[in-house]
Amino acid sequence: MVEKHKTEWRVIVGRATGILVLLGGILLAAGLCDAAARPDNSVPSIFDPRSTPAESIYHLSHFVLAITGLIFLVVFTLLTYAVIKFRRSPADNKREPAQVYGSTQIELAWTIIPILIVVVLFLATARVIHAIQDAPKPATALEVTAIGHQFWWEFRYPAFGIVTANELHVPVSNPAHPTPTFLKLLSADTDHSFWVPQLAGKTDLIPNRVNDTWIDPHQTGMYLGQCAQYCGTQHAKMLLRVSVDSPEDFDAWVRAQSQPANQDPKETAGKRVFETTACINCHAISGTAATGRFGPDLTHLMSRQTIASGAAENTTENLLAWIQNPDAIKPGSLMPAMKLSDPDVDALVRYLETLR
Ligand code: HEC
Ligand SMILES: [Cu+2]
Repeated sequence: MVEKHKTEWRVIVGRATGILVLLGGILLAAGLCDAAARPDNSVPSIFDPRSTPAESIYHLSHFVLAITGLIFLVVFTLLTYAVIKFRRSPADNKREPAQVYGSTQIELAWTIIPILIVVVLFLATARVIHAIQDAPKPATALEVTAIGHQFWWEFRYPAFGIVTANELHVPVSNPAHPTPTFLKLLSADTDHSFWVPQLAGKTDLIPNRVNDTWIDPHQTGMYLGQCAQYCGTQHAKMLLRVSVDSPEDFDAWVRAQSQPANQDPKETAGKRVFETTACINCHAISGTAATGRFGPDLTHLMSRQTIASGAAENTTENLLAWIQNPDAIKPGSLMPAMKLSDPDVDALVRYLETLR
């Protein structure tokens, strides 16, 4: 009988070790992913905040994780203890164990303790929501209107008269002289959600409603995000790029964007194609007949690193491919293939490439 007990113990210890190794592996993998996300920001990590709202959420998540982790440990320990201690043994003689009914003390304990835990979590969360949503707007704040479209982002800077798409430029915010960016979020069609994990939590863009969010990035660089609310076929290719610039770079960017489109007299052929096809119904180029608002403003197309909301790099080949057949890059995008002749497309792309 003693022998049998020993083998049973070995099985239990073996399984417990297996589970621990598995858990350790998962934690290690998560840790490696987190570390790998750090150097270049190419994988936006909620564990690497660079702006006040994202930091508040990050600290709250630590608090919630600590409490839920503790609950997990207590429950798991008690469970393991009960499973091992009260497992079937030959001494049981197939007798039914003692049955216990109703204990006011225990019932009260497991009702009141969870209620207290939930109240603490609720209060901590409410505090963070209030601190983020009701943050006062300093006079130095930059105001930007972000409009969600299927499947791209429009950004307007009312103070500068700038309209651009998909790549938001904001100044870095120094805690001593904060220059946060306050975003007014609108939608042109359906629900979208603005989410740049390192800068702030998600906020939805809802038709006929004005939502707000704000960011105050402490470090220059490119921050990636994503539409976080399913909005149609190309929702997954509705990426966000936020370029956080030094004050000088930001001023230079604003100056360049405030200029009318570059009119290169050498590229009149492409310009004529643009102005005589449906392009102008959907796209605007300042200083030309093109005033469409359905698609991205192309006045300074070449100042952007990507096209089609981050779906492709802004290169000559990709522009050609895009204009010939947008579906090749972004199936289901709301720009039609215009069926233009190859020379016309070539001329168009040469013209678009003058739009700096
Ligand atoms: C029916 C409206 C419509 C017409 C017509 C149209 N486009 Fe577009 N275009 C769009 C939309 C919508 C997008 C954004 C697609 C996306 O990212 O999902 C777009 C995106 C683009 C882009 C990428 C811009 C960026 O910054 O991402 C370029 C370049 C472009 N169009 C050029 C053209 C040219 C050139 C023509 C004419 C041959 C044209 N478009 C005709 C609606 C249109
Ligand atoms: Cu969307």
